Amino acid sequence: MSGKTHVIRTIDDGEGFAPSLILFPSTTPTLVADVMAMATLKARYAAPMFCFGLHASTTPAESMARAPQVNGMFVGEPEDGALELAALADTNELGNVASLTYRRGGEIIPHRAHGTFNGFLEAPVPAWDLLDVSQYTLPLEGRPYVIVETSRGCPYTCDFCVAPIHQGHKFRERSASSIVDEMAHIVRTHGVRFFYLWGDTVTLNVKSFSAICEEIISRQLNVRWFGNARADNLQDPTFVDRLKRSGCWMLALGIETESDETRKDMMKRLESEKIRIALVNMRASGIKSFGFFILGYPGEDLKALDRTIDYAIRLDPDFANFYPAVPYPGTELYNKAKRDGLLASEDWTKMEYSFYLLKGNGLDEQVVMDAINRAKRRFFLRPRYLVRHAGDVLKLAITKWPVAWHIGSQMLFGRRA
Ligand code: B12
Ligand code: SF4
Repeated sequence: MSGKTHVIRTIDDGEGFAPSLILFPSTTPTLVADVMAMATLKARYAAPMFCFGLHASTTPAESMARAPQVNGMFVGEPEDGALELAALADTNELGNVASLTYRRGGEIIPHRAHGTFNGFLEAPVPAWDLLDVSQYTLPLEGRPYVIVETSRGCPYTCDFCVAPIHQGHKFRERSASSIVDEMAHIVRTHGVRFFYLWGDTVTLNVKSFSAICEEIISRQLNVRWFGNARADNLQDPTFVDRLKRSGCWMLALGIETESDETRKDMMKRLESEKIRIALVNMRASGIKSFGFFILGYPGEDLKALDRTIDYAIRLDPDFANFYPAVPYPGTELYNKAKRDGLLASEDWTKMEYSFYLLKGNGLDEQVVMDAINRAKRRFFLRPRYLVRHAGDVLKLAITKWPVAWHIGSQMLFGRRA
């Protein structure tokens, strides 16, 4: 949605709406636009504004410098810091919030601590009744779904990834009973049976996640869910089967590339053999697979891109997406690209998946984006694929025709279509 439209509508509709604080999440490419939209509120209510999220966590001082209207940026999880902020008498006391990088006069004062949401494990159920959940529907199924956050933190250090910079490396998972209570509550109050079980790697702890599945199964909730997983957690067919029995219909896996060497450079700590076994287990138990691939990582050349495309076709997950390597500021990938002179541009507004900002080994934006379109055409337009997924293609066209049109036109005519 357009942030600006939404802000203006809220002001006009909100009777007695007079915020004393403005908190907003942002991403690297949307920072400038987000700040402009929030500044509308700031100007109207003279309320100070604060940014949070993965981008703010990675580059707080640099982002503050680029967004002079922002009073402060939260580093790490924002919940506890937001409560501390709300309790302050005025903005002269911002230094009391340790996880805040803030502005004092013309100076940017760095945060003193990384924010952690200490109450995460006991957090109450989000107020879904404030949202019209029927508006948020799943592609393919066309049914409303709700996010239930199962865990935070990822112990891995993939060098392109911003997630652990934001939520930390310590894996914290809620208890089986609290997660399943939340799902049961949503089924009861909203009649929603589809869930996005959210965690950066939702199945990370096989033992505790098995307990979550058993709880769903024993309560006969009759729900369906999907989530993000690592292939190396899906090596045990009994575990994968348990996921299926608890209602799992799809798992998204970061496969990234064909080459074990490149995956090592990425610090992914994941071998091709584990990916193969995970897909065998998922297929056997009837869980759909969504593979994510990165094209244009430093060191790759055109042949390497084509090897990854061939590999994706050989692996044959049910769905796939191909992304250009994006050097998000604050990541090791960014540091590496900067150090080795591989950054073709540092334009933050282009730090997303329609642009390629690296260079080297004959790769540039044209070459990599062409390879991505080639990958999509070769992967999705295989006759065998189309026959096997005829039902899904039809469902996508019915439930999300603008998405289906966008994907189809990109594949056929390129990204500017
Ligand atoms: C789902 C998703 C989307 C969805 C929904 C986005 C949305 N705004 O909700 C869609 C598909 C629309 C989307 C779009 C985009 N996304 Co996106 N997205 C994600 C993804 C996969 C999950 C985010 C999520 O829902 N997490 C689950 C929720 C529960 O967690 P959360 O968002 O972290 O929120 C927690 C806390 O922040 C806090 N919190 C949230 N709100 C509030 C409010 C208050 C007041 C407080 C105190 C706390 C609080 O509580 C939440 C936990 O309960 C992340 C990957 C990731 N690892 O996070 C990428 C990610 C955030 N997206 C990214 C990008 C780049 C984009 C796009 C720019 C892509 C594009 N080219 O269009 C757009 C920007 C849209 C926008 N303006 O936000 C990047 C950001 C990178 C960066 N450095 O900034 C990420 C990290 C993916 C990646 N690795 O590249 N995205
Ligand atoms: S890509 Fe996945 S496994 Fe790697 S650090 Fe990010 S969340 Fe963790």
